[in-house]
Amino acid sequence: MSGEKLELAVHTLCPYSQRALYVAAFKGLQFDLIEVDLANPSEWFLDLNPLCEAPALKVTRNGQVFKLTESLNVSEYLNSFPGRSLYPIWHGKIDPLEKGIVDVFIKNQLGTAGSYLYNFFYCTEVTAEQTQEFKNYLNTLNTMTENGNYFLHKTLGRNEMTMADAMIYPIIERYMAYKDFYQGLFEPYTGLLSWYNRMSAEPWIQTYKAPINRLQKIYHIRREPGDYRPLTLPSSLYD
Ligand SMILES: N[C@@H](CCC(=O)N[C@@H](CS)C(=O)NCC(=O)O)C(=O)O
Repeated sequence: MSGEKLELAVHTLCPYSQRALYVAAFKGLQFDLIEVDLANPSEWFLDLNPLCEAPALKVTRNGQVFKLTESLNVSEYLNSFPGRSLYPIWHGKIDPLEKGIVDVFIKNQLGTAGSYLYNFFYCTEVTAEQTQEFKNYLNTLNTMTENGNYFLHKTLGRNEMTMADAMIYPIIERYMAYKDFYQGLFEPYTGLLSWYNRMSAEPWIQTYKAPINRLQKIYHIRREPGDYRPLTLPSSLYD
C-alpha cells in the first residue's frame, strides 16, 4: 500500500464526500484533496467518475491508475491502510464476521437515514403522518445509541466505534444543523444527541466538519421549488 498516490475528489459540503474525508482523517492518510464542482464538472472529474458523483478516488499504484467510487467502497479501501481500524480486529486482522455485521447494518440503515433528508427536511409541506414516521425513526436511532454509546454496542456486546458510526455521522450532522428549524423535535432523543456530541469531539471529525451556516444555506436551497441544484464551487457561496 505504501507508495500509492491517492487523489480524493470531493465536495466538502456533500455528506457522502465527508464520509471518505472522515475516514482518511481517522487513518491519518496522506492524500490530495481535490474539490469538484458538481454543477460544472471538469473533464478530469468526469473521466474519474462519469456519473458525476462525489466522492471519487483516483489511486496510482505502480504507475497504474485505478478509479474507485461510492462512499462506502472508498471508505473501506481507505480504512484498509495500516493503523487503527473502523472495522473490528480479531487475531490481528479485520474480523470477517463482525465486519459482515457492521456492513449489513450500514446497508439496511444508512439509506433510510439519508432518505429522511429528502422525505422530511427538504419537503416544504410535511404531513403529521410524515412527522410521526420520522419521530419513530429517530426513536430507533435513539435506542441504538442509548447513553450516547456507539451504534452497534448492543449487537457487538461492547462499546466500540465502527464504520457504521462514521458512515451515518454526516447524515446526522445535517439533522443537527437543521434542528434549530424544528423547535423541540430532537429534545427527547438524548442518546442520539449524546452520541452526536461524542463523535463531534473527535479530532478527525473536527477536521472536516461542515460549517453549520453553510449546511443551513443548503437546507434553504434544497427547499426551494424547482429542479435539484447540484453543489457548486466555491464553497464560500454557501456562507
Ligand atoms: N451512492 C453515492 C452517492 C454520492 C452522491 O450522491 N453524492 C452527491 C453529492 S452529496 C452527488 O455527487 N450528487 C451529484 C449532484 O449533486 O449532481 C455514494 O455513496 O458515494
